[in-house]
Amino acid sequence: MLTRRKFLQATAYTSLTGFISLKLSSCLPHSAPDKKNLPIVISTWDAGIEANKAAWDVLSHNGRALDAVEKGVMVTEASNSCCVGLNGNPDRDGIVTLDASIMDENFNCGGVADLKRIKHPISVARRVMEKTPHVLLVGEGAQQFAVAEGFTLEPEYLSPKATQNYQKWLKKSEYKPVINVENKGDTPIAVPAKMPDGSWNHDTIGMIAMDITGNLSGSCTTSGMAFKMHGRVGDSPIIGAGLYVDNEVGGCAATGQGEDVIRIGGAAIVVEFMRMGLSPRAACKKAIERIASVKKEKAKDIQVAFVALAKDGTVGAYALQKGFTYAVTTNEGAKFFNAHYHLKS
Ligand code: SD4
Repeated sequence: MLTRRKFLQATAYTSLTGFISLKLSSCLPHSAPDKKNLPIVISTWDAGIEANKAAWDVLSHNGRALDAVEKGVMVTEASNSCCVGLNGNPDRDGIVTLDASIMDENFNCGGVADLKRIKHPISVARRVMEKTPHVLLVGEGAQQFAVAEGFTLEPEYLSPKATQNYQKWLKKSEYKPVINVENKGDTPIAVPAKMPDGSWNHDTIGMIAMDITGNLSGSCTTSGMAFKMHGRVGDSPIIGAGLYVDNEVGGCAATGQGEDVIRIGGAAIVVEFMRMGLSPRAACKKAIERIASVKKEKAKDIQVAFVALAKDGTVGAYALQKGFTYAVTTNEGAKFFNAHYHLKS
């Protein structure tokens, strides 16, 4: 039986452990980064290496993390990519629609979804953040805003590669999400692989950077899931799902099946796990485990991955399936990794 004394002891213990874990959680991720390890940038997939170069150009000249994450992913948006920017794969009606979001060190954030015929959705997302009282603009309204802001309305277009992919898809017209696998190797350090035509074989790009002053920002941009339903929006433009930054704790970007990232509030939950004291990789792993437990046997049919950067300057990533790659650039140079993953078959 729980006597009054035992009860008091138990509650004292609980409040003590509560106090300790509260103290731990409120000081661990808040520890300032060692200045000599700054700046730093992490991004998703093989194309991250090249995107990081543009981000590094900003960061290494004492630029702001926000400018770095915009400039960085613009490289991918302008590239001959299957899955980012206007060269990306279309939806099932043959139309390319783009999603993007950006977030700075002060919880300012902006996004665009279902945006057509604009080359740099990330820059429109930044304008939404800086010039409107809103966080997310979609479809026609997003395009009108972009044009009013001076962005060029590009011609309706499907790249040769996207046309080829679409024609192939039309034969069966199956609505079946494809698992993204870029490098099947299991080695801790891999080499990014270019396609035979010289383009990067990659997917959505998500990027988190910390500048020399210790401020964090993040960006995420994509043409979304190939052959999606017209009007479908994924996680990438949704703050808290595809991207989240809390300048006191860290930042996270997601890639993979957007529906399942949205379902668990992916990027925000990774940041919350870091706030509780987990390392970036452990935080990403915990979020992936949550998706795996939600999806049960269907987890094997999808891919989801997170990259994260904590306030102390540590980075990490974790994927549901084998094959997720990410790039990290620091004062020591650019490094490329195969992420650890959950489903070991
Ligand atoms: C989406 N998360 O639209 C994006 C797609 C992606 O790797 O990241 N694919 O759901």
